[in-house]
Amino acid sequence: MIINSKLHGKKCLVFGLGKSGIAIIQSLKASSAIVYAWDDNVNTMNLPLSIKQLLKHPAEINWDKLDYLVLSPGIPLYYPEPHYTVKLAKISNTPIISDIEILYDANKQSKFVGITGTNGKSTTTALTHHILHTNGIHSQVGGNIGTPALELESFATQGTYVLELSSFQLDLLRNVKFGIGVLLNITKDHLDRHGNMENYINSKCKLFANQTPRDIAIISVDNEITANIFENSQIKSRKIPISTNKILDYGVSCLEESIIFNVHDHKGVTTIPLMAHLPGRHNRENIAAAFAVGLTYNLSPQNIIRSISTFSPLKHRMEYIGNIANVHYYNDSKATNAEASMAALASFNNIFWIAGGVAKDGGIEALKPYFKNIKKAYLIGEASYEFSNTLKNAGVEYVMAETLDNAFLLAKNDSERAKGTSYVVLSPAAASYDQFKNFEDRGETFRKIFLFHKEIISAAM
Ligand code: UMA
Ligand code: ADP
Repeated sequence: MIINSKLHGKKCLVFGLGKSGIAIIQSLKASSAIVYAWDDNVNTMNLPLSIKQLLKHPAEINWDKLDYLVLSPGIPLYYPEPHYTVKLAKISNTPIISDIEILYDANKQSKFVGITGTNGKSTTTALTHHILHTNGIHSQVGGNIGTPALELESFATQGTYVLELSSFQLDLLRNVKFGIGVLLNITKDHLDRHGNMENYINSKCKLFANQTPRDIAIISVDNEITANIFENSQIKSRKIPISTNKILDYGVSCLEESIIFNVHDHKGVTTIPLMAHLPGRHNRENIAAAFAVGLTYNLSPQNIIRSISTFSPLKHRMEYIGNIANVHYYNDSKATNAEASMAALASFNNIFWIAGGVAKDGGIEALKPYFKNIKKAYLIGEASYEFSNTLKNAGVEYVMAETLDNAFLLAKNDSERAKGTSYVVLSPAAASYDQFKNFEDRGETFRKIFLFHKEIISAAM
């Protein structure tokens, strides 16, 4: 529980009662703030009495007497249009803050490592925390990865908060200073919430906004947009470039078999053991970033590598779930945009690809260079028609499967008849909310269907 004594007696409206909002309320109450709460869906929510007692419609609040509007990341700040509470806050000059701001303000003696990018944030965040933790550094992990900032604890003396940050969370920040900021990559995403690409890039750059020359910015130079940020931006901190395809004079290069590094006083080459649990170029980007953070903590390269090799990969990210009749099944449900699915489609040939859901801007056009690895595609959800057009034009065989159940069965039958090693990969390149609660629900459904078929086969043997 985080207690921020500066909020004692302050009147706060907490808007949004999802994960973040509930943790914000607990923390504000523990800090003796005066708390009001509301959510646009309050009438359909099953809230505990302790939260119900705090409900007050924003229209009934005297905004001139309100000290803070505390927003959850899902509440639109700018696009498609500012939420009505954001407009009320502007009119009354009420500061808008968030959970991460409250955590920071209460724990300035600790170090904050902020990790962002369009893809790879969760993996890099979890890996960085694992490296620090297994090397005896007090660290906690949270943010967009799933544990709200205010569910974390204060350190007895000092420690490190490793936070995954979405562009929505970055937009809400005011004074937070990251001792280390990591920017992995930027490709088109979330434009509904940012209006255009320039705004999205600017949101990501807020990670570095309050940094000073004593702080560190770790930035991938493989991606055109982040390479430009590295070269041109107004970042005041010490910049460390990372790459997966070139040997950098200064920075960290994570190549196929070795990491070449030159950061501050650390210079050398270290071979990397086979990282079957973190396959692909994209994971080398995540490894390079986490490795660079480890070096800034003066950890030895050998100890960092040892920690990376004991890391348990996160679920739903190219997660190997097993094989049936010599066909390998991968769950990459977290791939909610085309760039994330590139990682999956680049990993194998002979792919029986299950894709679809709610398409992002640009659909699967960006995946064309990887279509050669697809034997057949099985399309589900709203995006099916749009995706089928792209596949048809590129001469890729596909079927409109509608549901994940159907897609699985069709892919299973086809892949078992195919020659060579085959892979059934759920990597949707689309959001999940037309047919599922979220990407976890979609991935778990895939796993259940897999286990059901696996059991049928085992029972028959
Ligand atoms: N709400 C309104 N009005 C609105 C929009 C939402 O009242 O206009 C209410 C909803 O009714 C709901 C609540 O707000 O009750 C949900 O708040 P939220 O969307 O901020 O969700 P939380 O449950 O607080 O989860 C958030 C992050 N969600 C989003 O940014 C959308 C979680 O990231 C994060 O793990 C969690 O805080 C803890 O930090 C999820 C996510 O999808 C995984 N993130 C996006 C992504 O990764 O692409 C950015
Ligand atoms: P995020 O938290 O940014 O969504 P994850 O680590 O959860 O990132 O991975 C999400 C998806 O992106 C997975 O499908 C994974 O295979 C892919 N991915 C992971 N790291 C990268 C990267 N550095 N570049 C591109 N894609 C990646």
